[in-house]
Amino acid sequence: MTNTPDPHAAELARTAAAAFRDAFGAEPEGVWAAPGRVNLIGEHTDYNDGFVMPFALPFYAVAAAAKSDEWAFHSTFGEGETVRAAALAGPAEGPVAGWAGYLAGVAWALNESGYPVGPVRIALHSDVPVGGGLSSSAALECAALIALADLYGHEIDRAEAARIAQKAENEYVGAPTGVLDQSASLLCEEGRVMFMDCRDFSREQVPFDLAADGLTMLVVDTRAPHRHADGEYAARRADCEEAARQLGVGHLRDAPKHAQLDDERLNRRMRHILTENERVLATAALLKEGRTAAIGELLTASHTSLRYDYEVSSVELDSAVDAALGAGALGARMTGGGFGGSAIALVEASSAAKVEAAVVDAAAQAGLPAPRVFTARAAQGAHRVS
Ligand code: GAF
Repeated sequence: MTNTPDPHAAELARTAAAAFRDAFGAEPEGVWAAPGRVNLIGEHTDYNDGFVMPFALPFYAVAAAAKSDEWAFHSTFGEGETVRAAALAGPAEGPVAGWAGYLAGVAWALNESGYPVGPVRIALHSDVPVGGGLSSSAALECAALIALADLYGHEIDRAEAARIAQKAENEYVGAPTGVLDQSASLLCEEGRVMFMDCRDFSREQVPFDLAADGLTMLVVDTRAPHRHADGEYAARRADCEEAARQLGVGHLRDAPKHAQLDDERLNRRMRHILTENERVLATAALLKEGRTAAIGELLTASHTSLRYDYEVSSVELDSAVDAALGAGALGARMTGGGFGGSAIALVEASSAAKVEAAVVDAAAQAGLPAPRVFTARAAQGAHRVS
């Protein structure tokens, strides 16, 4: 992993350090940054013990922090408020709510996992778009986690750290997510897309230099509200668990290739997981052969599967994907949990402007919110900035 912090993270860190001084009248002991992510392919596979392929985006949550005799969390977003707690309550005693809950949750999960941490003051700043499906909450958790671990002298393997951040999200915040987002934030490397097996965290950092191949990856933040995201996400997990139970396997990753279930809905959920795992393997193979443009078809097939078999897309995501493909994108798909959030489109660099215009125009024609479109590059994973 590169040791030179991203200059953009360094700039965000200066803002976080200034916020720390304003809020607490003291200097932070350090500043730590953790990025948001795009998942190139491998969606909803993480909690089925399957394969994922994220890369880190150059958007970061940054935590300026110092040990203290009180728990105090300040943020530059929302009302810019400071949340204070004399002691850290566990999930059963009424957890800290809102954005501060991600920080308190990580402290709680570290303590529960055998890495004792004491009170801290943290000032948070972030430019990961909130609600964009780009892992803004995992970025907060991971920035806080590496800050707390450093301040209290714990060297934690990054894969274990991802599990601890996931524990915070699942048991403290109460969102039943897999481990994709925390792994991406903590383990991704600059200029690489990370192939990871969620069963055992085995992984491979695959070179991912789109510009060298004359390609560009557009990210389309649809700015659509996440509708029913929590309830529907939990329902998909429950479907997968039920399908695995009926097949007598621990996870759908192990379902036999031609398995059939009586329930038509469960059958479609299973088909998505099995075909998506195959698409991740095929994508990794093509990238390793240097055939990057050829992954486009796999991205589009992933979207079709998420749209019809897994039913987690939305009008806004479908509009962005269809418009991008109509304007000549090599492939396009929703990324992340779905029900709103962001889509990605792999395009020839020369047609990026045309595809962007088509996506924006399609949203306007359909009366949808104006999407925010930007070009992605594979950035650094979580790191200490100063
Ligand atoms: C969300 C979850 F947080 C991840 O764990 C993953 O399941 C993803 O949706 C879908 O691939 O981002």
